[in-house]
Amino acid sequence: MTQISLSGEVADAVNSGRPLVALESTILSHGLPPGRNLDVAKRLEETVRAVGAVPATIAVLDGTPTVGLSPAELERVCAPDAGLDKLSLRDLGPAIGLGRSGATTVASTSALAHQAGIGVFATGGLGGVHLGAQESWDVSADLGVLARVPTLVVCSGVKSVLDIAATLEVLETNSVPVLGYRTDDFPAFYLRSSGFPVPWRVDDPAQAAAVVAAHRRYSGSGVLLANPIPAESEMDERLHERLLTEGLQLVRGKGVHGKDVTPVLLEHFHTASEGVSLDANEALVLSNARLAAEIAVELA
Ligand code: PSU
Ligand code: MN
Repeated sequence: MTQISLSGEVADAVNSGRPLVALESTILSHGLPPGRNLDVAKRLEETVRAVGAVPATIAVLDGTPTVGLSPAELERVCAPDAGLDKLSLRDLGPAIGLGRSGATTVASTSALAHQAGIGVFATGGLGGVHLGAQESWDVSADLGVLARVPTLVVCSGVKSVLDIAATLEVLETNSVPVLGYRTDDFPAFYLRSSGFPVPWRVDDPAQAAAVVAAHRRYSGSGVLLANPIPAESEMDERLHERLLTEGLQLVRGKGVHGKDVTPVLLEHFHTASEGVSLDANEALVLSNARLAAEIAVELA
């Protein structure tokens, strides 16, 4: 059986109960362009370390789920010719069994982090219920995994390319607590508010840690902590509206389906906004990594 491979530093931290933060690789390989992705990957790890926690970026390399990528492995994942598949949880068995390499999503990163003994995970945006899911049935596996894996996922909400109201309903049905960080509104990735309220709010890392610790005594599900993009990096609402309309047209026109929808939309946002969306993306994911590390320190 293929074992999970933990880096020495990650294994030591897990064994000694030191704080750790898991980081995903799909955001690097499919969410950010080559060049920019490696820089962000390194800064994410530095941010986690600066708070006193150990970062563990996760991917599947040549059939081995790897928790805590080395600098060389991080470069491999971020390379322009990496050609990595996007692996959700359903894809882990096939990729591992067939000896393939791929980047992990929120769903598969959460599951691997939990197996490795890591309870806190920072990312950018969660997958959710797609617009038109009544017809397409396109609901991200991220939601189903949050329902049954006890990882704290720190993100900036979900993109407005998704059906946000339906996403919140599915989380409620699956008994996943959704917490707003210093906000009463569920954030929408590039925007600080989606217009939908969160059921609970926490105002500091200690409160978040207390909620997570209490939740874990009663439930096996995850917790979603929604941290809005820093105000100074929030995208202009009209620019956002334009990019969204264009992006959705592009996806429909090209007949893009399933797991390719998010990468195609992100690519449009990045090129059509001349990098504004990239700066926003970077700012929010760094902010989430910092907050996740602060909570991991509280939990440890
Ligand atoms: N949202 C983003 N950027 C991303 C993703 C989502 O803003 O890179 C990625 C994450 O890895 C997430 C995945 O877990 O897309 C969800 O994809 P799908 O909807 O195919 O499950
Ligand atoms: Mn999907």
